[in-house]
Amino acid sequence: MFDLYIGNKNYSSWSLRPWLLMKHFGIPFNEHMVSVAGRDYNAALKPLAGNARVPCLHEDGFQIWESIAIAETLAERHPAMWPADARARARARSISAEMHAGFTQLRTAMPMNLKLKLKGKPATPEVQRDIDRVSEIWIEARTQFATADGPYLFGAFSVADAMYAPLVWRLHIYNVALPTVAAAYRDTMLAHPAMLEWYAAALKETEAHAHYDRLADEYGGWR
Ligand SMILES: N[C@@H](CCC(=O)N[C@@H](CS)C(=O)NCC(=O)O)C(=O)O
Repeated sequence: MFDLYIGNKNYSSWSLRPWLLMKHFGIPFNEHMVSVAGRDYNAALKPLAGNARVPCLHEDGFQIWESIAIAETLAERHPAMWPADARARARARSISAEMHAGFTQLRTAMPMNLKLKLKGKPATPEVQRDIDRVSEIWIEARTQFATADGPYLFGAFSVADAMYAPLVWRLHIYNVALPTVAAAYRDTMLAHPAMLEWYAAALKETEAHAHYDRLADEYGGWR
């Protein structure tokens, strides 16, 4: 049996990835929520995860941490989590790895905080470069690789969609303008039933971190 340890749904962008993947593919798991606050190190999480971070998946007590490693482990048993075509699969892996390792400027400037829906502001050149790269990735997947099997990056929902899901929220929260194809993909993801389920739960959470909430003023207030 799987136990998935995740952070607060309002703030924990990394936790969303395996949660969404498991929900989409109907994999049963017990969910355990722990409090996270953007700490560099949280000793309280050490017994739950080797890297002292969430998400961490336990299979009968055996720990699997790092969202991309959790996704790969699940995909071994559910090959449909990656695209069937070899080139599409390779590209899905490239962009998932790129997401896991990158977009630092965007992630720092626009932390996930699902309770916000802000007017937004012009991005710095560094952040805009990340935004443009995300758009490029989404547009290429949708126009060159997506099959008719669905509206997601490669057609049917895959690990790549789960990996980019927190960015979907960030771009939405901070009202970032996107090219038409990228905006359509963002809206598809925002309407995914499991994304809506996560969002509804996040809105009910009471834990608040001023560090994230202060951004409301920086980004022009609520829209
Ligand atoms: N690269 C890791 C990142 C995990 C991570 O940074 N998790 C944050 C929450 S989103 C955490 O556990 N922070 C500890 C804390 O804030 O207490 C992954 O992909 O799982």
